[in-house]
Amino acid sequence: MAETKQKYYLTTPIYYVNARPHIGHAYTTIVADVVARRQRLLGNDVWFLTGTDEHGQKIERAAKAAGVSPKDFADGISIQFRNLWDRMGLTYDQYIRTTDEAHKRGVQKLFSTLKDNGFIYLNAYTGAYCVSDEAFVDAPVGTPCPDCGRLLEEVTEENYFFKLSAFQEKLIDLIESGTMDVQPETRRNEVLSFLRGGLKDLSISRSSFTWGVPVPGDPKHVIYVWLDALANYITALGYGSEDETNFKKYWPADLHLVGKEIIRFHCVYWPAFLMAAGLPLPKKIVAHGWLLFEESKMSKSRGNIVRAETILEAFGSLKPEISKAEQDLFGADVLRYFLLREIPFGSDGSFSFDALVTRYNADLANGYGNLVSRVLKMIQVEYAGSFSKLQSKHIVSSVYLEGVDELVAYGSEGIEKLVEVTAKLAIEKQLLDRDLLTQFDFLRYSVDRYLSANAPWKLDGDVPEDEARRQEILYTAAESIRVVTALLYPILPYATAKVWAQLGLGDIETAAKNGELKNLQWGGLKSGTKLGALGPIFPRADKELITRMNEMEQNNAPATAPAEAAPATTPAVEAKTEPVSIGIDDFMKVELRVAQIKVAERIPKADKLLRLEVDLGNETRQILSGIAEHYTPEELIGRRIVIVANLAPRKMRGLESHGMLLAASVGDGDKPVLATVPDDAVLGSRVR
Ligand code: ME8
Ligand code: MG
Repeated sequence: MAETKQKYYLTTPIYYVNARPHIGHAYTTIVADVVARRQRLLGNDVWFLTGTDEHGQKIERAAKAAGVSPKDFADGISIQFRNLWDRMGLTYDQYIRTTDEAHKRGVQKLFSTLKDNGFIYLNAYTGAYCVSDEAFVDAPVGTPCPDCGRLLEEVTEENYFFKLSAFQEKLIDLIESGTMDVQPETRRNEVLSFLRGGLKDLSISRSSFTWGVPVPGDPKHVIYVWLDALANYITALGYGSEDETNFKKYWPADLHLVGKEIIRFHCVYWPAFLMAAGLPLPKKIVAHGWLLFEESKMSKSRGNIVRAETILEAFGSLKPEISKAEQDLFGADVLRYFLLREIPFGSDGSFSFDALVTRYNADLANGYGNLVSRVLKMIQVEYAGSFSKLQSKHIVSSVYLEGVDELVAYGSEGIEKLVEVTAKLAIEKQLLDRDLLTQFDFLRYSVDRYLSANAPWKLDGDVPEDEARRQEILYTAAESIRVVTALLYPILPYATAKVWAQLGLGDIETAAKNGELKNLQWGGLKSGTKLGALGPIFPRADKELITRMNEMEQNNAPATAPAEAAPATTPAVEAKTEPVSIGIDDFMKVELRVAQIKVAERIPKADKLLRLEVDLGNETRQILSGIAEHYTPEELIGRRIVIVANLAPRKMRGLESHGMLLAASVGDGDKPVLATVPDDAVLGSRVR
């Protein structure tokens, strides 16, 4: 009788194509990949979906700014995401794009079903809309969006509405009862309190722009981009097409993995749409926290991003002997390990190149890598790499373990027990828990201590008693390495494959498929095993790599976000560059002009930035300036200042900044002091 495998369907958000990927997107996709690999190890039939979200006003505008059609723009960015996932060896089973024809048909089918079932009606609506979040917001037009701080725009349209209000009680029940499991707890409570606050019907069409899926039968409307996007989770499986085999097989999703800022869309709107269509609900929605960089959320619009490519290239360069493709996979392992080990899953975590290199050296180069190379080298030298004499001589007894010293005192048995405990934990915790990687590290450290306490290199192979001990010690260490390697495989798929081969166990992917990496039992290194070719796995990284990665990011800065890249502060205040001489011609290219500050106000959630409107005589400009910690808006209004007038416009916090204020940096804190001009200086006149 054929064994029926359990299906496991997991998804990442589909990423907007308004700008290229950064390690925030990589984080979610990596976590999904770890879960997918783990599920495959368990023998389950996994379907892992990722892709890109390509419709909506935000994309339409980004394309316009770049001077290309929305489709061309989307094509260019979507492929960048996909290529990056491929370079990193991420094992998605399907890559969906919302511009795929099959997806569009599926979205229309969902819309029609919602309408047929009586959950959609037409109504006129005027409201404040946040283009960046693609959502109507309950706040006055012209004020900053409470979620992201960008200015709200007024939208008056005849729109189709979805009867979201009908689902409030049902959703509360589903989430409270755990029928639809929302994790972690903090996010679950957040969703519940949002639901208890009451639900308004939701506008689900737009008619002021065209870049989207047309409403069936009323093509002057396009379907709301979030309905379009969320539907990807079912259209990818063939919902609404002739072939619904995958839909029948894999839906409902076992896991939607998302970042915490889109939990409402996934835990409120999405299940409501599904219920209205009479479809089953996802079993579990898990939200992780944000990667922070320089203290704020890494995001395309802030421009404070780190690209995964930089990490792949920098760490790949530590291994010049392998191919470019393998270097990428190695770099991807380093990033995977760092993100899972450093950030407590569910919380926000800061990223820095310094922390990345430190963690790599401590845990991988000096830790795991060094242990592997020391132990295998001894086996190579003393036993010609053969395990024929090295065999497990005992069975685990239930020793009580506490600290490393006790473990070491128990010798082989202690280590063996620890291996068993770790293996159990790995299965329970699904490898997403930082504590688990701490546990691996503890195990690795314990084996190190065990080795130094027992010093097998001091034992004399000619003395039978010493020889017996040495065999046991080396076997215990090697077998611990085997188990740790099997457990780490979903996190470090490239590096563990190398260790596996060095242990003489062959291809780790084959072992994974054969179920050899699941119920790990002590004694897997059999007497016929012979070590493979040895070689370094994790070369040490020196501090210079940090500088290199910083430089690589700086050199790449302009390309990060074609539509809205911008540093968060005014360069005059923060830049410290080497002096360079320029000619008068170069200087004259910089257009310095007298301007008067007419409007000055704070920007919510941006502690450093002020929004200014300045008068240049024949023109008024908006300039954002990072001086909010040093000037109050009141003391600025009316001042005559000098601005760089011909600086290209750029966006900060979604607002355009056109020009820059001149300021001197004073004192240790580099306090900016504005360059001012007398009150009779003519507005707009040039300063040279
Ligand atoms: O929201 N830290 O797309 P998006 C951690 N298209 N994760 C981050 C991150 C950060 N700093 N930045 C991004 C959208 N992410 C919609 C989704 S789904 C039907 C539609 C990850 O391009 C995280 O998973 O803004 C977050 O939820 C997602 O990228 C948002 O990507
Ligand atoms: Mg976003």
